[in-house]
Amino acid sequence: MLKLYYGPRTIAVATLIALEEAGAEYEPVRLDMANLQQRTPEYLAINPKGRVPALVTDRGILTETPATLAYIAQTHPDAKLAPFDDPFAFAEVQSFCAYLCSTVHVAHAHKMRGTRWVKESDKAALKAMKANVPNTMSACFSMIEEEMFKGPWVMGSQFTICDPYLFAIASWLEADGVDVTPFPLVMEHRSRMHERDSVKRVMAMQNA
Ligand SMILES: N[C@@H](CCC(=O)N[C@@H](CS)C(=O)NCC(=O)O)C(=O)O
Repeated sequence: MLKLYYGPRTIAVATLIALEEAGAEYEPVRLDMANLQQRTPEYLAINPKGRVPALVTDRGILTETPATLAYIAQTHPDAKLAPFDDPFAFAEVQSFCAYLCSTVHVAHAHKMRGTRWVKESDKAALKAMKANVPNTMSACFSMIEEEMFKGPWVMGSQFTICDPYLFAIASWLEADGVDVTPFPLVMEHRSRMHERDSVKRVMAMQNA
């Protein structure tokens, strides 16, 4: 059976929702990230990156959200979470997920995880990076709202793995200091995601 290591309100929410959408049999394992359980030797033995998600499969452990999402979609074809029969459409899915992973999530990480890029002692650089997060996240979401989002779901009429991924990151916007009023499509998408049973189950899991 699959096992997913996650932290509440982290990017692992995207993988949790995908597992629920797929109807997968899995065991969720919640980390106490407030107390840095992700940096303990026990967890580093599971994911040496010290991050979530980590998806334990019968063939090994997968990390990186685009990979966990594509794996879930491919191993649960009946859920139709990605267009594997259409190379161009699947490349578009990968393109969207890659943008979230390499650009949008990284922009967000400048708020709390600045020491990935500058020394802990460089308080001015850390402060400047944090202060710019509302601007960089707004720029990313302008790109999504105006150029990438097709509607009603990210890729158009078909719900795909892009939807939980966008939902997870869009849930951080207000706390990142972003004015969400210029993003009505993304906000409406976020509201519709909340109505799905998969999302309700994952939200209940996080608030437990
Ligand atoms: N590129 C990774 C990023 C994973 C990541 O940074 N997760 C954050 C939570 S949103 C984390 O585990 N941070 C813990 C830490 O930095 O100590 C992915 O897409 O899965």
